[in-house]
Amino acid sequence: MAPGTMKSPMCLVENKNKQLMVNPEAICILNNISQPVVVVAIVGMYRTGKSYLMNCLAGQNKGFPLGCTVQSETKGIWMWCMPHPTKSSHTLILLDTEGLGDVEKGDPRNDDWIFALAVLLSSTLVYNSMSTINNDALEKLQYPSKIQCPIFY
Ligand SMILES: Nc1nc2c(ncn2[C@@H]2O[C@H](COP(=O)(O)OP(=O)(O)OP(=O)(O)O)[C@@H](O)[C@H]2O)c(=O)[nH]1
Ligand SMILES: [Mg+2]
Repeated sequence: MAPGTMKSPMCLVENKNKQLMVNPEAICILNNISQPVVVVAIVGMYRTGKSYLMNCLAGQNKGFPLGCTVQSETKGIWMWCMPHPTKSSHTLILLDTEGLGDVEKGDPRNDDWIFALAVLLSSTLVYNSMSTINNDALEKLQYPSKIQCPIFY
């Protein structure tokens, strides 16, 4: 198994008590990766199928936990490292993020931090939307669109 290959996802950034904290264990794994990386992060409103889509990208039917209630499931930022399926000698890092707009969270700054980290950490950003792109999404995406090319799903 190539260094950094993970059997299942791990929390990279914890979101506890409205504070973001990096998981040192995850940093250790990242430090061991010596190959070039492709980092795909997904962002979007909560409960819109982000984790499901990331499992599909991983080619697995399980991995990032899926919720089956109306409550937000993913907290913070989770990562999953694996050999890139098409680029040889590259590592694919999938980043699944906490959903935006959770009514129970109520602090938009926390959403902004998660969104900004996803933009900064990724080489490809997927904005997951269940319907048409709304004004809030466009406002958020104007910043990453200046530094990279977003893919709409
Ligand atoms: N019918 C259908 N269900 C889906 C689809 N994508 C996801 N789901 C289901 O919708 C529910 C929520 O999916 P998640 O992937 O957990 O959604 P999420 O955006 O990661 O949610 P948070 O982590 O709370 O932000 C799960 O029960 C999934 O199985 C889809 O394309 N079609
Ligand atoms: Mg999720």
